[in-house]
Amino acid sequence: MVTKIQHSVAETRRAILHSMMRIRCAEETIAVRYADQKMRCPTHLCTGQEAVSAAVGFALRPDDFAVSGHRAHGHYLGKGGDLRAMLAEIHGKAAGCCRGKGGSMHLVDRAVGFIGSTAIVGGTIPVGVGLGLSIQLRNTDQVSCIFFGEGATEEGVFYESVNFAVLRNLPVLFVCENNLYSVYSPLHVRQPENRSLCGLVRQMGMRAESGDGNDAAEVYKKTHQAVESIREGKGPVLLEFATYRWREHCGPQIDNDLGYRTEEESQSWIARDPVFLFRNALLEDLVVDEADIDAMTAAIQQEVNEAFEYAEASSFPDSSEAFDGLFAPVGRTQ
Ligand SMILES: Cc1ncc(C[n+]2csc(CCOP(=O)(O)OP(=O)(O)O)c2C)c(N)n1
Ligand SMILES: [Mg+2]
Repeated sequence: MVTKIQHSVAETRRAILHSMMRIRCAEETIAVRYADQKMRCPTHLCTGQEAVSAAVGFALRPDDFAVSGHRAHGHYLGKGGDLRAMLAEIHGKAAGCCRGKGGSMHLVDRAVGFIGSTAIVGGTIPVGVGLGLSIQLRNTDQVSCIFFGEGATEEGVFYESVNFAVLRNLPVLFVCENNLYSVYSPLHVRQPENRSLCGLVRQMGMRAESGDGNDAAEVYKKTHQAVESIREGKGPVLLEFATYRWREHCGPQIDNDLGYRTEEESQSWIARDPVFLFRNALLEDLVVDEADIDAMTAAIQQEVNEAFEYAEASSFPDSSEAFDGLFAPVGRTQ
């Protein structure tokens, strides 16, 4: 007999798989269509890293906040973001979540608590901490989640932000996706050997844990526990998840031929495809069957194709809007 609790666990797992498959399909369809030259902004795809986006996104509530960086598509979609608004944004269209002015790296959508992503590495970390302070001042039980890559931990602002979050016991979840590279630079040219990020922030007074970022069940479990404890007022947590981007740093290609990482290393991560692993786990546990997977795959591809059609058919913003929404007035030519 399936109990209510078992049913809800199964539904959660199914929803996380659906979210991962949707992110994968969106990213891979962007990769295929990028050469059409209709998407003209730099685009950092997260193929291979979907487990973190989907499972963390699912562990958060719609009214929680999230911020991200340049590789933000998965974080936005996982948080409940609007696929059509994201694709319209990447196409520079007025129907985009930033009215076509932001592009791939600047996704903001207050309707789903996605308060922003920026191209400045580490730039949204203090913003996420500030959101945590706003939650504390308003005395709600929301959580502010900050997504960043391991490269951002090499920025001074990361340590200032960790310090302030600890000092003020803020409701902030730091989620580091350690994919081993910052553009073409591997970890060993950037950080001393055997540095432990969790060890560093623990020394600063923050609770921290690392995990397998290609295992959606583990990501969900660790994130869910962390989020619950943050809601109880126990203060900030850092989670570091090991994962790997399959495609080039920026753009749709595979660039292992450049020599900054080996084909062997890449293949070893692809063999641990997070979507495939989670799908197999759900098949094994009879949460889904092959027919469900086929139906989900077809429905998601159709949704993505329709979102592309919507984005392509939408209008560019009118030039009269060029200076709307700016923080500072810009000198206009008469
Ligand atoms: C302050 C700043 N320094 C450098 C860059 C150039 N840059 C863009 S993305 C990136 C890599 C960041 O690596 P990581 O944080 O690990 O994220 P990943 O690309 O691996 O997801 C760098 C160095 C930048 N955008 N901003
Ligand atoms: Mg990285």
